Amino acid sequence: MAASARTSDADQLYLIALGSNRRHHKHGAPEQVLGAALAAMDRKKLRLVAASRIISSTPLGPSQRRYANAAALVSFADEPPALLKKLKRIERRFGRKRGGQRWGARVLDLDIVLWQGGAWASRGLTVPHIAFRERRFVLGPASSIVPRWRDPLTGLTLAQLRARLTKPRPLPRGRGRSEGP
Ligand code: A4P
Ligand code: MG
Repeated sequence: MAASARTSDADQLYLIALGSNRRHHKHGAPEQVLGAALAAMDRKKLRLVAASRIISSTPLGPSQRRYANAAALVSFADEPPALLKKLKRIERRFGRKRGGQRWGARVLDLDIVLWQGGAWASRGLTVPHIAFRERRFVLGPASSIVPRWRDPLTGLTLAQLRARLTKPRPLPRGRGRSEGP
C-alpha cells in the first residue's frame, strides 16, 4: 500500500477500479499497463493514496482475453464529473478508443466505484458504479485496501459485499441444477 503525504482537507477520496486486457505498444502486457496507469494517477491534482495488488481475472462478456484488474484509492479536490474527465483523459493517453464492441478488449478502463461524498447521478455518470456489487474482479482488489468502506446504497461494507459474492447460495425453488447460466 502506497501512502501519499500530500493530501489536504479539501481533497475527497475516491475508489477507482482499473482494468486492462490488451497490450500497450510501450508499456507492454496488461499488468504493466495497470502499473503505468497507477503512476499516471499520482500527478498534479490527483493523488494515489493506496493501491491493491494487480490480479488476473476471467473475462466477463464477449472478450476472450484475460484481464488484469486492480483498485486504487485516490484523492482529488473536485466533484465526480471532473474526476471522470481526468480519468477519460488518462484512458485516451493509453490509446483507449471510443466505439467498437461493448466490453471489447481494451488497453485501459478506469471506473469510479465509490466517492467519499456518497451517491452521484448526472448525465453519463453514476456513482457508486452500477455493476460493482456483482464483480469479484472489483470487490477483491477493492476490499483488500478499504474493506470497511460502506456502499451508500446497500449500507454494506466492501468486505461484506465481497463475502456475499463468494458464499455459495441455494438454488431458487423449483430450479434444477441443469438450468441457468
Ligand atoms: N459512466 C457512468 N458511470 C460511470 C462510473 N461510475 N465510472 C459512463 C466511469 N464511467 C461511468 O464506460 C461507458 C460510459 O459509462 C463512460 O463514458 C461514462 O460516461 P466506458 O468505460 O467508456 O465503457 P465500458 O467500460 O466498455 O463500459 P462499461 O459498461 O463501463 O463496462 P465496465 O462495467 O467497465 O465493464 N471482465 C473482467 N474480468 N475484468 C474487467 O475489468 N471489464 C468489463 C467492462 C467487462 N468485463 C470485464 C472487465
Ligand atoms: Mg468502464
